[in-house]
Amino acid sequence: MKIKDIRVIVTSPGQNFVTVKIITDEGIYGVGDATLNGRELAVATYLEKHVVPCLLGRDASRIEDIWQYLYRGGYWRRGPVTMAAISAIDMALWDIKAKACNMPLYQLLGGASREKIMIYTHAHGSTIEETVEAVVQKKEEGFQAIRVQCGVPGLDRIYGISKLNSGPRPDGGFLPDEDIWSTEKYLPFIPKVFERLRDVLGWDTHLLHDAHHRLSPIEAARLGKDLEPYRLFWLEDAVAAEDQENFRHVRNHTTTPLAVGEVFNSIWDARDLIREQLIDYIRTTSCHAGGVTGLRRIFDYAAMHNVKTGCHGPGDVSPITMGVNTHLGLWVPNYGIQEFADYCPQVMDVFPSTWTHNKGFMHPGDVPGHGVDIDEELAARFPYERAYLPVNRLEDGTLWHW
Ligand code: CS2
Ligand code: MG
Repeated sequence: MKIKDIRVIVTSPGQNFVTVKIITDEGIYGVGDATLNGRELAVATYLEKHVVPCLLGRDASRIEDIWQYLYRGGYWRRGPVTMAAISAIDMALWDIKAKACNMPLYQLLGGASREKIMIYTHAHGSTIEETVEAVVQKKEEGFQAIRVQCGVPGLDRIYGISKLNSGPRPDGGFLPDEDIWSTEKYLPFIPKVFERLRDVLGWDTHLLHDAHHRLSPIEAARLGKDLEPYRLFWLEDAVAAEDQENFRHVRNHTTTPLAVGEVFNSIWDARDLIREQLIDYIRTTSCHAGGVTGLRRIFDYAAMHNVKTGCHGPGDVSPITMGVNTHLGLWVPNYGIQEFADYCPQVMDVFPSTWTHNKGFMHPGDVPGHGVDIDEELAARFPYERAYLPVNRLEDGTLWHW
């Protein structure tokens, strides 16, 4: 089965998504997600100009060889743009192989290890009481795991909350918004949020929190310690993730479970963290860390070191990623949890999907392939809209991690 054509489709049904569609000479096609929030066109161009011409005519069944060809063969390895491109090609090729075998992807991976996968949703508010209300509502909807962010008194915005699925930005989307951050205001406040939540909810709900890479190692260690009484499921992105050593400090000081990985692109970004058991959950996701091939490798390595999975699943990766992650989650022995931010109906119309969610759990569905498609005609009605993630500054103007 030869690769006959590859289309790179950019669409913005409320959020920009980059999709790869690989068509074979036997008529079977597969789709993959190459979305890199705020840098979408860099990946689309990389695919169109550098990847697609090298793949036309190749045997679509040689997934591993094509992965290595694009990774090792590119010489300039890794990085978010390259890896998003490789990820999308890989997902589309697995989709094709699973369709050709007439199996859902999870069967090709080795079959289901569980009946359904636990997901976590988001809840936030500008005050503690508003946050409690939002969390209680999610609990009533049936979610067993909830990521909680809360507005910090003295800071304008609830930090780290993306404004996704809200349609085009009112300012035309040309310059990144700028947020203001103060660790001094945040650090003593956040434990109060979780104290109140445990009073209201008791202990049968998994609570998660995302520090969005903003703390220094010793500040993160302090936060981890202060949160211990409230038994979080995890503290996410406690420190900047470039330096894996950072996590050793945090780890040495706290028993709060640690999660990281949404900005990682390969096993190399996470190798020391996993091997030395400095984290509890690895959050790499299929569209940024090498597709099915990349994640399978990271997850197997993590399993050897008692690290569980916790794939990134915000609204700014496409439903294709959500589908692929759900297949991986159903199979992987060391499953932890999957983030699920959900999509607006318009996004789901563009990406018809077989995955379903119900009362805090997901299932990928049982059709051959990964179960997510793209409606190209509909996608064409939503052209790319330039948009960025916000940037962040300290109160004195210093540029900070967003
Ligand atoms: C967040 C994301 O989902 C998460 O955990 O950290 O919303 C992240 O900010 C975005 O995906 C960035 O594009
Ligand atoms: Mg996060």
